Amino acid sequence: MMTQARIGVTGLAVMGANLARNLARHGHVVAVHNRSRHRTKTLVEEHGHEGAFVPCETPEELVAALERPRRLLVMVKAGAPTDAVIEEFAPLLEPGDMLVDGGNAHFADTRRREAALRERGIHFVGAGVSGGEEGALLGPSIMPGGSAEAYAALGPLLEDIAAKVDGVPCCTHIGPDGAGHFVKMVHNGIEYADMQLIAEAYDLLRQGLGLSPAELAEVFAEWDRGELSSYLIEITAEVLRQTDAATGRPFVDVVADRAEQKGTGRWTVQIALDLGVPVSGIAEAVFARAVSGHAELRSAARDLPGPAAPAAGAAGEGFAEDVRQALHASKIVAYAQGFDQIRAGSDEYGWDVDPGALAAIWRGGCIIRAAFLDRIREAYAADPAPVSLLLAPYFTDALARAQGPWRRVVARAAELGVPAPGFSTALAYYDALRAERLPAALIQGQRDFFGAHTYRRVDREGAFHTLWSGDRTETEA
Ligand code: NBP
Repeated sequence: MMTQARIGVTGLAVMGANLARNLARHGHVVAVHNRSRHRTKTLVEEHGHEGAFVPCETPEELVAALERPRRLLVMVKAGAPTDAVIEEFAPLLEPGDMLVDGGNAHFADTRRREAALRERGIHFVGAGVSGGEEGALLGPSIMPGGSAEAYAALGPLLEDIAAKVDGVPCCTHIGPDGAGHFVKMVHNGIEYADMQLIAEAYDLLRQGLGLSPAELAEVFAEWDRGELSSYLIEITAEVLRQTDAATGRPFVDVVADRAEQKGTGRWTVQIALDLGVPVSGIAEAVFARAVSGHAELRSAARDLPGPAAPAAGAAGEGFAEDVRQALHASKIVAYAQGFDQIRAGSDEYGWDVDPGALAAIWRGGCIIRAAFLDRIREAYAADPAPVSLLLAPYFTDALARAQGPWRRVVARAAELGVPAPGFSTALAYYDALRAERLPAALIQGQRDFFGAHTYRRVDREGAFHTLWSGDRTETEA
């Protein structure tokens, strides 16, 4: 009689193999399967001693190896391969079984798949997994969606293998159907914004102060000991410290300056546009990667006029501290916008996502893990929760302290001719929210002029139209 495994994993590339090892290392019997058999064989040969694996050659064998109700984790390439695997396994499963997609699926696909499998009585759980390959092995941050019933059966296993912060697992039930993949998508969007802001800080310090990458590594390492303490700041110092073995030059100077992307940042912005949520920090980060990739355009535009290259140290004393504060303030804006998008998605789809619980599970395991997330968790614990994170006392205070530095850095970047779209858009968003009057009134006038789109007045209810091509009197629409 074959051992009954607590969970099965199909798809044993880097993520699936490491999650399977993580489960086995936590004492769970794991049935493992991959389309190409060599991956299953390699996993068991190289890591079989780490725990109890049940290698399976076929989907039928895998399904037969699982205790009931079955828990099956799918870790294959997102998109068509995920649908192919679901089609392969669903007919072999029974009502009450759980199919978990831990890949980077688009949440709309997850909603479609969940609805289709629900018809067949199968629980489909779209689970966001963050932390890359190391996280998968040592403790990722896990964001499972799907039914509460499925979470009751799966949660303890997932919480077991998730990262822990202060003893709290970085895994919680996010909400029904596509909620898990939605928040994972926004997590990645925030990650794009955070990385862009850090890159701008580096660029400003390098060009404005003439510091070398090795010197900048020390600056970031120092920042990592304060309020900016985070995984991304920590690895920034590591990357800047790295020297290229072949040339002896700083690593960052031998890497082509074209940032690539797999698409979750772009999805975040596309969905934000649909929901009407201004995530300008994430959008600028996605566009900045796009600009970096336009080699032909950049090469043709190289001689466009601009300020002379700054002399070393031109930005003056105190600039590094200004940049640190501007980075902190801009980061607060980017995260506030991301959390706004999560609330909008939750409202749109009826998910009831708890933003404080989400901030708590992002404190460990994932790429955006940071001391900062504890402050976000605390902010959302307030009753009532703040309308925007910018209005939570801790963040309002930080933004108040950063006013001078933030504005000086954005102005200095413009003077030096150093692109800082992330810093600039964050400040513009902040000022737009503060403004007593926005120029949107003029835009309404223009719209009414050319398209009779009507406008509202500040002093009376109703919609109005001015007869622009007539006698310019106002009519009530
Ligand atoms: P990949 O995204 O590179 O996918 C490779 C796996 O998909 C292999 O096991 C492959 O089987 C399987 N596969 C494909 Br491709 N088409 C298939 C099909 N039609 N039927 C069955 N299996 C098929 O692997 P990964 O980098 O480990 O990522 C897995 C998932 O986790 C992805 O959705 C990814 O977006 C997500 N994710 C990745 C990271 C990361 O840091 N890499 C982080 C978080 C989430 P084969 O061996 O037979 O070709």
